[in-house]
Amino acid sequence: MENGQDEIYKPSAEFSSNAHVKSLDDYKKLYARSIEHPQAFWSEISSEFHWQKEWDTLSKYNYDLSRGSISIEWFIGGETNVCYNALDRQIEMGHGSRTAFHWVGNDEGETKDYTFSDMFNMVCQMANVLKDCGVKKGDPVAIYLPMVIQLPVAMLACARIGAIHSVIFGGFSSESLAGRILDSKCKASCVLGTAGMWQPDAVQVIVTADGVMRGPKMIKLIEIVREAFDMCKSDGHQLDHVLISQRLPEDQSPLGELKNLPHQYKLLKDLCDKASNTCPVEWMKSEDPLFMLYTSGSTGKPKGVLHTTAGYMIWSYTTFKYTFDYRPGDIFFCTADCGWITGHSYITYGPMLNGATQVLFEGIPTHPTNSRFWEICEQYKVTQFYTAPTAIRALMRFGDEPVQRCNLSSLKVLGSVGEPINSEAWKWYHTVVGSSKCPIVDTWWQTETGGHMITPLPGATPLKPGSATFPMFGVVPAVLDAEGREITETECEGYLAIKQPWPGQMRTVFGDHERFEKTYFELYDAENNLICNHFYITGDGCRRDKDGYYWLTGRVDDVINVSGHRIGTAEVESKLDEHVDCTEAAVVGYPHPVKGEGIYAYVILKEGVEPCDRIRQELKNKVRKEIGAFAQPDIIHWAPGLPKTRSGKIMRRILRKIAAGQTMVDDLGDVSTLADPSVVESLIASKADAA
Ligand code: 6R9
Repeated sequence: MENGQDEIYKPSAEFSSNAHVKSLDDYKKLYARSIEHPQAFWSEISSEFHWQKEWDTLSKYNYDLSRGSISIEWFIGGETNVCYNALDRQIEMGHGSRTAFHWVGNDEGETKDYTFSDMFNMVCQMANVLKDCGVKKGDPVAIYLPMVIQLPVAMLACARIGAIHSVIFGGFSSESLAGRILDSKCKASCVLGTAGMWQPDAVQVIVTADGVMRGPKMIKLIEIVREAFDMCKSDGHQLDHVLISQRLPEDQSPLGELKNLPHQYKLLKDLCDKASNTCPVEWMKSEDPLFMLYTSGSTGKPKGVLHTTAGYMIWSYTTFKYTFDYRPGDIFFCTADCGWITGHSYITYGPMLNGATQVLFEGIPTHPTNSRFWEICEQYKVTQFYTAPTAIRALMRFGDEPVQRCNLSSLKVLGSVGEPINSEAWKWYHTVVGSSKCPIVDTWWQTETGGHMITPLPGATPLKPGSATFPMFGVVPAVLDAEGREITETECEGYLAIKQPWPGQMRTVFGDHERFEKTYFELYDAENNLICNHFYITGDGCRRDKDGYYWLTGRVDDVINVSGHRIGTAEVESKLDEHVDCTEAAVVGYPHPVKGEGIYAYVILKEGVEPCDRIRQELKNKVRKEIGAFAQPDIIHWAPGLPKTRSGKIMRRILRKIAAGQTMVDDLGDVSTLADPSVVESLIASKADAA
């Protein structure tokens, strides 16, 4: 990463002296305690929660596939409820009148504040509506909403009654939505059957909205839901209730146009208004499921990452508190959407469990002006701001003025998440946004990890731009070499793995435990030999420098990280393959100045089909429509052939290099195993027409 390695940025003495963790030594001591005395470490933290029944055993696990199935349990024997801890307990502690959310709409001036008591009332009402629909403990509930207050409310309502929420990002297509609904419905019996909770006749509910404005564009979500509804139906699955939150103004709402909606469609407000604003909580065992969240993998369909109750609660709470050095009175602003894990852990759960006041922003950073984020920071005196490198790079292009126009003196900590942050973006964020006084916490983690795994602590960690620095409490990383052996030297590079479970770790892939074990506990070499099966394999590569700092270098599997969103190449390829004119497609990532990685698709057309802009546009639109806008290929390259090994495997390494602009065959590495080496030259020659 551009010469960031050697520069060190220390937190100011003033910041450190007020921080939870005040020095690197303090961090090291706490970290050592978390590893050597986990019982004492986690007991202390867990005593800050309400337990209906205290846990008796901290954790039990099998992390070694050769000894049998992988299993991970934490806080065994305990019973609690996440919603209770996020709301009832906050109110008991006297925080009822504290603002939980400053909601800021897409258009300027559209704002509304909600206290913890307001949230409690709304959550109870929604929980009662869900119960009236027939939702019971253990039933999956789909949530497909924009960033309106009903989104965290619906999540917490599910948590309150023990329903498992599955939030589907509002940018996903009807097909992706239907696929996720169907997957959770058909697999529920496998996961929960043994727990005796899920019934085959469980109702299927989706909470959604009529639409939303994203910048100047109107997105009619309900039309997408309707398509998904029909897809599910033709697959033999009936959605029982579609609960619609009305977000668009009456005269623009598509609800009017959609005359004769089936009886399953109901306005959420009508139901909530009639519902009681108290609702008893369902006490959950520590390992009862809390939610699932679908994420792309290197092969096939997205998988439902399953998180459970107590471990996730304690992990999101602890990481939020320490990584952002949260103090009562702080105003936290995370720009992520609740449709992704960042919004789960650092909007709905971690901050609320800490009783924090937050900004919930519906819009985009460039509407109505490029100062929008900064205006919000100024208006609400935001103290911690958390965003993605792609947003920083996009905003950086407009220069310093849109930032400097605003008073950002309230900011204390800046956060980054989703992809590696290049040192140029890091420095701009640090100097221009943070006036060189705010530590930057570059947080490395994943949907699967539930919360931060490798991250600085702002008062303690000397920063190196581009490095996520050191492990969070309880996290034991290992760097593995090409043979799957742990590298013991400090300075090294390889696969990043984690050696033992931590509370917030995913427990299974919903309905497919074998896939969980194969994806996360098996590492193979280039010849397909199993080289490691007793660590959690992250799928990321990393470097550890001489000072022990971790530098994440990106995915080592076939997953592309576009603007911080994970997309499996196989998913995009399968959509392109379906096009009538396409014989075969191969998709790779390439360096993109704003998105981090862009999507580059090599497409072989059928015999006799001439490449043309119409087909190019059709291919791009197909992916956009069938997966979502963020998965649309940036570049389509009409390929005369694909570089394959004699056994027929596509050599993506070569495709990645050509996509990145390599034009010399000699620079492509070893091509001797190719079935037809001439294909490489013709690919390079045909690159000129890629667009
Ligand atoms: C939280 C989130 C996870 C993947 C992960 C890695 C990349 C996330 C990063 C980072 C470098 C960071 N990633 N944070 N890479 N530095 N600070 O993004 O979850 O959507 O599941 O993506 O994102 O490649 O494996 P998720």
